Amino acid sequence: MMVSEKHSRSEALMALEDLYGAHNYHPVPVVIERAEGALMWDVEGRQYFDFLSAYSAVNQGHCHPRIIKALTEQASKLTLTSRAFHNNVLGEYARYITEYFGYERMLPMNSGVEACETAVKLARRWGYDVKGIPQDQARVIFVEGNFWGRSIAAVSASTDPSSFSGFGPFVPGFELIPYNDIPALEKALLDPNVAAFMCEPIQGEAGVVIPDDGYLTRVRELCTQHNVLWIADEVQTGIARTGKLLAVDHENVRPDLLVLGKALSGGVYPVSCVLGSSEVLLTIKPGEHGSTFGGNPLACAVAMEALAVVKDEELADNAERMGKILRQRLVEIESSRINAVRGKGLLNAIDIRTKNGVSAWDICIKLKDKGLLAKPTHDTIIRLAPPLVISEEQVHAAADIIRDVILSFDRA
Ligand code: IF1
Repeated sequence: MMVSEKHSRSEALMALEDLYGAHNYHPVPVVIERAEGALMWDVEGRQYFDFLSAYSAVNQGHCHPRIIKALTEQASKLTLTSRAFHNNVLGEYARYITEYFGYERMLPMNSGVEACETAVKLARRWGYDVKGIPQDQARVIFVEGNFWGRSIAAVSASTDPSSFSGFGPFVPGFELIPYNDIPALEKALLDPNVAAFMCEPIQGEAGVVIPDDGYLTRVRELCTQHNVLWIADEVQTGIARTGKLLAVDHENVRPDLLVLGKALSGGVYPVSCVLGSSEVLLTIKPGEHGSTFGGNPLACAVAMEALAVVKDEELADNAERMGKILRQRLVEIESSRINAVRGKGLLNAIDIRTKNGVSAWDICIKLKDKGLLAKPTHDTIIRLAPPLVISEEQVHAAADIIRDVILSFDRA
């Protein structure tokens, strides 16, 4: 493609997206061409620390050699049969992932929202067939600030107008209660038609909202007490992101349905799934649910290697250690612009006080110019979530950039 001398290749490529693509995103103005580990390079060859990890999909680091090898080897043999026929990888993968997380069965899907929808469908079906809820009366409880994708069902559960406005009418049977509010959950569970309660163990999109210690333990107790399925959406918090294999592991509790996505493939391919008991997962009978690509051999091969890498490279421990160092460096930044620093493992956020017209977006643009890529969630929160392979030296170098950028605005 011809690039005029007055425009860089980045600008020309951004212009193409703008001209021919839908405008459903507002990206940071950078065009990435290559990435490895915690680093990315743009088309002009500039290097960046990746502090978003594709929203926690590349926990294992960009283009991890073992995962790429699994991808290319499988891709050269068999990519897709559909579930009309068996393939030689799904059975191995189903055994591997159920033993890995300690569940009886799994249902493979592709994107996170498909897996979350699958969990809601399973909960409704279990509600009717096992719990005995009258047909079409099942209720599923969600929490304010939830984010589980962009489908009509997902936005039907949303409390964020930028997610649901203009997409009604919405799916019925969904109820919302405040997050981190046990009395509200106790009250909602009094309804005998409640099939499930779904929440993220830490809310990602809401701005890394961490519930009180003991919240998840009480959720587990109350759902058990009221014969309600607890669905944990670990699409973003799972796969070692918060310093444990799963965020629910911080309280040693186990959801009835576990939803995984994103880093389940190391960011190499869309892979998601729901894990649960035979009692729940076998309520859906042959031909009642599925997807063209769900459980395809390429996804299964990639996911097995991506999970093996997490354990072999002890990524949860590294996330725990590097997260502590990063948060310590952030709290040491002496700037009234920083309202709060919070996080668990390498899922962190700084809450920015907009001062003299400088927004979180302005800070992210300057971070980009200094070699670190992050993006605000909502207006004042900058999520800081690098790949879990990041080294201590890289964390300090990145923290230096964050510190220098924030202080530069204070001096301005
Ligand atoms: C976008 C947000 C993050 C998720 C949780 C399910 C899903 C997601 C906890 C659905 C997806 C993505 C979606 C992507 C950006 C990103 C995101 F900013 F949108 F909210 F991470 F926080 N559960 N989150 O975070 O998974 O269908 O996308 O595979 O829509 O812009 P998906």
